[in-house]
Amino acid sequence: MKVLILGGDGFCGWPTTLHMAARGHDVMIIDNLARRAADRELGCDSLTPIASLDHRLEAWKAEGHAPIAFESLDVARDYDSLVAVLRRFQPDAIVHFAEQRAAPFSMRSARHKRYTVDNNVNASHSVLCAMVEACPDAHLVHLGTMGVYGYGRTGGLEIPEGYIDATLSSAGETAQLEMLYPTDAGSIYHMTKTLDQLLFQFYAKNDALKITDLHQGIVWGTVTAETGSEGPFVNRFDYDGDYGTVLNRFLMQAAIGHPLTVHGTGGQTRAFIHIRDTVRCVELAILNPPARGERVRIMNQMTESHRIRDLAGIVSGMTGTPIHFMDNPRKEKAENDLRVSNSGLLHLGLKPTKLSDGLMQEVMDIAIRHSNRCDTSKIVANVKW
Ligand code: NAD
Ligand code: USQ
Repeated sequence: MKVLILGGDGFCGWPTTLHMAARGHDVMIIDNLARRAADRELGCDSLTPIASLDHRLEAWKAEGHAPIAFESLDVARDYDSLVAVLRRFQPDAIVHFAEQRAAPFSMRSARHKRYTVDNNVNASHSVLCAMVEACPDAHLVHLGTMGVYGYGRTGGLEIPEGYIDATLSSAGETAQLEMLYPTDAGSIYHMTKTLDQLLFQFYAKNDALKITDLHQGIVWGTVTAETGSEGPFVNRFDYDGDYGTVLNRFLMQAAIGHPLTVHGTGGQTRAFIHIRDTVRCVELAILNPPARGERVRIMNQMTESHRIRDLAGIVSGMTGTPIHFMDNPRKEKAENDLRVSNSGLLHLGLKPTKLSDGLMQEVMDIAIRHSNRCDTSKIVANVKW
């Protein structure tokens, strides 16, 4: 298949690119390297030394693989170039990772809020619009987030995969309706994913585009079969207060002996998935497109739920690192339960990679190897909302 990866230089996009290329697909990347620019703005860097995208792609070709093409363009702004690439490449599938994905970064200032909305919503809308013009039979696979649902605000009710049966009542009359699960975003970043959902719903209905939206939990780990843990294909490892995600942060903090930074009581429960399962889930979604005219296919891309203080307890138990309960910089529920359906991807064949000492050790080993690259002043989250 011809697979176009938007955001193919990023944390999820790069391993997905290699995963699909290694399986014989004809893969092209579009990226504007905005993520690397955000690192420069924040004065931090991936803990792992990641090669430039050009170097990554040269090294891939040098190993005897079919070349992976790269177009440098801004999906949110360079509309005509995007249409031209789609017309030329004629992808079977477009995987859309190309959004600003850090909640704290999105809440830094008015500028960051506006950038995140402009970038994410325009990127998604431009792709949809360009598909109608250039490749209406292609399948769009978008990475959404579990954060569109909020995290378990309906008591013990399991969060379904996108849609919910609702009973509406008005003036004493009732009606049944299947609708998108009501959204409850906790940051401007998460908000953009709820707006994406509405765009997808419209374009599936109006233009019969084939769209899959994968509501992904927090990704942990950094290594897949293709990236390895060092060398030119090594994946990025974010540890800073904006882009670092919680479990990788705890493992990296333990590796350098920094107290584990639990926000508030740590009673927040979140969904998780290992990066090895991310790439597999995206492949499964690509291989199983909905038909034209079908509603947007929504699947929850997660394999397990954990309470943050329990994760800190596991990492502390493994390493003896103390836990620091700090004032929560975020506006979020102090405690929540979370039950999530993930039957869609399990049904397609996903074999979940669960939290294990071995996989956590793998992350810590990488962090230890590159601990000299860590700027400890960037660890504690400093964006408050
Ligand atoms: P990332 O920031 O590492 O990668 C995103 C990539 O998209 C970067 O390479 C960036 O340069 C590129 N990009 C951003 N805006 C662009 C634009 N306008 N034009 C072209 N390229 C652009 O993020 P990630 O962790 O790989 O996440 C990928 C997607 O998965 C995001 O949409 C994110 O919301 C979603 N997701 C990530 C996680 C996670 O834990 N990392 C969890 C759930 C969902
Ligand atoms: N947290 C801590 N200590 C830390 C970092 C985070 O206690 O050092 C807490 C946060 O307060 C929050 C939870 O851990 O309650 C998760 O935070 P996070 O930064 O790991 O994840 P989040 O901001 O939700 O965002 C990440 C990705 C985002 C993706 C989302 C999936 O950056 O792209 O959409 O996970 S989900 O959380 O399921 O919505």
